[in-house]
Amino acid sequence: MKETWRWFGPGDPVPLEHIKQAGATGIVSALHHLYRGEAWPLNEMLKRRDEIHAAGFVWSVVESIPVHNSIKLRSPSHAHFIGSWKDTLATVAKAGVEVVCYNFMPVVDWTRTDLQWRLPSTGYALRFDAVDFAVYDLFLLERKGAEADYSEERARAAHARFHSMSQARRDDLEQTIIAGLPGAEASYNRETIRGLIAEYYGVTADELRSNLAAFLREVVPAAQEVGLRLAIHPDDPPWPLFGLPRVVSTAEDVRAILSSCNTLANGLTFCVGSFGARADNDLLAMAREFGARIHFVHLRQVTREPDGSFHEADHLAGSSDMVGVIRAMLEEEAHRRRAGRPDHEIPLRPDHGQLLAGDIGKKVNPGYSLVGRLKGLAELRGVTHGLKHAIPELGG
Ligand code: DNO
Repeated sequence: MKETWRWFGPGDPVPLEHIKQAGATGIVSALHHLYRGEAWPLNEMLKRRDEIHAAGFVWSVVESIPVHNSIKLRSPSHAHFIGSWKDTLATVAKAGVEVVCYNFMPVVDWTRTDLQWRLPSTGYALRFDAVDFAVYDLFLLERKGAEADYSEERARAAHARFHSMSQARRDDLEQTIIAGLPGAEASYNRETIRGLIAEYYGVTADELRSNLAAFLREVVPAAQEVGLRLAIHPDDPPWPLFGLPRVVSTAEDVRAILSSCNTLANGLTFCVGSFGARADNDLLAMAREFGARIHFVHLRQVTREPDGSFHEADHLAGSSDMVGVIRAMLEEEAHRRRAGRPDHEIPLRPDHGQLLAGDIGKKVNPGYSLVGRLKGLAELRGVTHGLKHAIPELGG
């Protein structure tokens, strides 16, 4: 597998030389300053590529090209924004990148309620607390119709927690949920998020699914034409938030997406942490079933808690069988080598690390600090080496 690392560009507190020290050889990046749905200009793309090359890396994956809301809603300006998306694909291909990761989550991208949850080790993890999320939705955002989305028990628990929360914690919760995590496409305040959620009022999961299929019918052939592979990222967390449908959460969702446009260029980002937040996702079965169409792998782990909360565990701990997933990916690579597929080396990145050691107290992108990911990558590399040593057919 190709070890890659997400780099947010020149402003990232983790410089390229530290990524070198971590041992990654590929970079995952995007033009984050151009995130409003406009086409990316070639000169900016080449400038970023040159920076990456000058430091001795290849640019393996673009993560992400944002999908404008009008595309998700199929509102009148969707044709314009799909046109820009396709123009960006052509630009990405000209810069020599082969894989594009994107997501189709309405309004909010990845979501957490706590960015510094203290672990017994004294490090910190990202966490999603299901009751805190309900507190925000019901009592701070006061979303119209929110009551219908929670059980009585959950609403009661949220009510009690809301009253016990300090104003500072309430403010922090709001910032954490809507101000935008690293790599997210947008940041909101209470008014702007209310407005956007309202635009989705009445949009069902089936409609969102069919808007995604219509989008794919246009962009997959465009990707194919320029030799790119698209890799949709699953919903994080993989269930509806704010009453908004999410349609990339389960094996059934992925099956529908891949078969809606049944060609290699229409592929998947296999994110162990996102899919793994649901106990009913059988990760090993999914890795095998969708293997041939997996173009990018995010390796991180969550520990699921009984009430639907989860926190980000060590890369080899948590609720999913990480070693089993890595083995499935190595088997997929071996299969591709035998079949003569040029894309037999699948890019992986250590996703979200815990906040550890010298990074504590420093300015970091939550989830994207250096030491936690360095530790994660080292552990994952150890697994890969061990598997290849024990099962020589997996070597390459
Ligand atoms: C979180 C990431 C997401 C992801 C996008 C993909 O750390 O996995 O921001 O990049 O959802 O489009």
